[in-house]
Amino acid sequence: MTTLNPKLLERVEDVLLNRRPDATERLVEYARRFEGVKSAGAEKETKQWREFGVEKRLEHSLVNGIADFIEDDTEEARAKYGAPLNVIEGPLMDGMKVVGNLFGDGKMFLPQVVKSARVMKRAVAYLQPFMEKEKEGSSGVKGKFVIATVKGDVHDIGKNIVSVVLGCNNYEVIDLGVMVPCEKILNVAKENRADFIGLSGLITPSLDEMVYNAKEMEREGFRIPLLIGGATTSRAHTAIRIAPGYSGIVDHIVDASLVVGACNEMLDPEKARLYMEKLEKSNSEQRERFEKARSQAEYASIEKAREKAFPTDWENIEIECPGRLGVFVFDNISLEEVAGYIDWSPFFWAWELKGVFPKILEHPEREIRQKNFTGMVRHSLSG
Ligand code: B12
Repeated sequence: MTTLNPKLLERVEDVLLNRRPDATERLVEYARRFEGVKSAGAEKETKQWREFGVEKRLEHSLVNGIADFIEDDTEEARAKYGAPLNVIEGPLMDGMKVVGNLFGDGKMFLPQVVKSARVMKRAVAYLQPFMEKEKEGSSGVKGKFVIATVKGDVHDIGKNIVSVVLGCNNYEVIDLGVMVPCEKILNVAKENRADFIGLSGLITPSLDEMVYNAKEMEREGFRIPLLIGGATTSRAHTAIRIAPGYSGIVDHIVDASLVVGACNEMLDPEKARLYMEKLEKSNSEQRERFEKARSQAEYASIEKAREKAFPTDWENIEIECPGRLGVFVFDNISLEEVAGYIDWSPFFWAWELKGVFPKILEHPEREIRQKNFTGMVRHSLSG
């Protein structure tokens, strides 16, 4: 410990022992001093990533929390993608998905994700005036939209984008920020006679908080549409868990580009009826599918399950000791042979293809065939 630079030690301890609220900021700030101390190899690598295509450069900046080129690259993407929102929904969101996956896999840590979030916010801030410009020429407030990230959740990048997009399309947005308790959202919506309430949430507990918000809206006699969004939310959860609690419209909006279209339709009395019918049909289909899957599942009683408990008799059981202890490499077994023993199901789930291996290969609606799959596995093993 004594060999550590005392300033660095203090900052690391501040983080580990949670000694001050700005501990992370100070450590990240301090770490920046070492950014200039690069080897020749690192310098070369810096140059190399600047030669990638604009999408890869944006991803690199987001993943590594590099803000130096973010405006230039965002501008280049804006020229390429046309509308500023396409840059957000396209390469920027893709980059944040990579960040999320690395974080989920434990390959990135929270202070790094904070830096990524800052870079993302800078990119969105750069694009904001261009989105506002698209508004010029049109006038009149179409409707009032109260938006918030629900109680317990701090994620606000997506919510802010939705607010900007709505604002640029003549909606008056009342943005209540993050970690907002239900009571506050409903009070503000009432006081301002809002036309919509929008809830954002990105962590699993937010889903329950949204269910609670919907039930409270019902209890308080609301009738305005409730829109649900954020990476952890889904059409299925909204239909199965949130919508049944509230008799008004409850819709899941998958990204910011769809919010204005949805709101416009809901405000138009003729279109609203059709919208509601379509939504109700899709929601009830989701519920039926869920109920069907649930009713087909066979559940055993707790007594039956206990009867099937694994019988052990530690007193008398003889446990064989391995012949040799340690780690051994078996290099005389081919990877192709090993591949035959792998359960590939999670591989398909990662691609959001539901089913179990090997049955999934014969699924009539999925264009995966045994031959293609084996070829693919062989190819990846040889690579
Ligand atoms: C950036 C980020 C952070 C930043 C947030 C900074 C900020 N100011 O927002 C920081 C570092 C603070 C953070 C903290 C945490 N995070 Co985080 N975070 C992320 C990350 C990488 C990106 C989120 C993001 O901004 N995406 C980009 C935006 C634009 O997308 P979006 O929010 O989905 O929004 C779009 C749509 O969904 C929609 N939309 C969004 N909201 C709304 C609302 C309405 C009304 C409508 C209509 C539409 C709509 O429009 C947007 C634009 O199209 C995600 C991974 C991911 N793939 O999402 C993890 C992720 C959400 N975080 C996660 C976790 C676990 C956490 C922490 C708990 C970590 C921890 N151990 O402390 C904390 C949460 C603390 C808390 N109480 O909330 C998990 C959640 C897992 C889960 N299911 O619960 C994720 C999925 C990462 C992972 N793979 O594990 N995080």
